[in-house]
Amino acid sequence: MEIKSKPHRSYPLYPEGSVSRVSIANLTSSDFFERYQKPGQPVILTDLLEDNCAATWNLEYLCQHLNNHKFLLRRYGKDRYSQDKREWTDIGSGVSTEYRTFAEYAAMVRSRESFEQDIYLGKCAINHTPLYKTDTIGLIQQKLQGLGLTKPISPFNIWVGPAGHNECLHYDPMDGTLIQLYGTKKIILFPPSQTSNLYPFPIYTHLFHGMKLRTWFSQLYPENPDFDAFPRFKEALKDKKEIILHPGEALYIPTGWWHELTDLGDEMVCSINRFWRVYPTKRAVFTWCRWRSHLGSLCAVPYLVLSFLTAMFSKNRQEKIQAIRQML
Ligand SMILES: O=C(O)CCC(=O)C(=O)O
Repeated sequence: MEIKSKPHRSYPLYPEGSVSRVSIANLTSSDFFERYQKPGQPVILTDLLEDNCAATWNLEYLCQHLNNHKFLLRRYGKDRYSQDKREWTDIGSGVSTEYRTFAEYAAMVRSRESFEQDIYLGKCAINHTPLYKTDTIGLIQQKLQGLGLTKPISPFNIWVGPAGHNECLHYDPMDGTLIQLYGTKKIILFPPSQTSNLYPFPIYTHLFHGMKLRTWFSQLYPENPDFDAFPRFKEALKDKKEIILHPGEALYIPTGWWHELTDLGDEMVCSINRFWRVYPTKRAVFTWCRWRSHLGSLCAVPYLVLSFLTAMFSKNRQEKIQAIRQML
């Protein structure tokens, strides 16, 4: 199936809640710091890229720049979202992973296998690929630097998925910028103050599952909540924000802000993101969610050491060690 190069434009700009939309052209680094970074408030940055620049990031363009590079695919399967997350034993329960070249993934998109099986190419570093050297990435780097975002703690990651794909409700222990390049994403947000009303997996979960199941994921589905099991979620709903992110726009997601993302339309959807050191340090120290995730990671250490030792003495040592590293 041919993928059209036109991005979706039929979704409203302000569906619900209030995340400001601000043109990056009118935002100085001190404005960004005072209004968003210091208080830890999300913002949608518009005019990051020319309209046609974002429209070029279609499947053919990605193939040209990523063709033989191998990425880890996650095969979620369609019934994932009907599962009770409390029965999960990893972040996708039943998710299988496989290494494939981008060309192989593109074939799955064209044949629509990726739509039927919900196959996601998520959080894959692109710094070692030709895509990293494109003008678009150069421009994005330059604009984010202009806002004072100068201390990345991750490479640029690419996220390519089929329409309908959903990344479950979670927060990150660092600040993030998610840049929309092709297609449109719906994003639901809740502030860090709602953490207990969103029923995150308990910290001790890491003792039994290492990093396979994470304390920074919620046990509920915000768009299909079980109020009997999660009654406090009604309280969180008062603070819910919902946005639609369009090509050429970026969402600044401060640490601790819960987010759930859904790929809209009927084509593939592509974004890139990057994580940043939390600044100012005061916000890093006083965001309790960050400490929860650090404590969780600490609890995972015995499980990880045991898994590592087991892998060392197994027949397919290399593969097993690789699988553990991917979980980190
Ligand atoms: O785009 C996605 O599917 C997930 C992105 C995300 O979770 C993030 O940028 O923090």
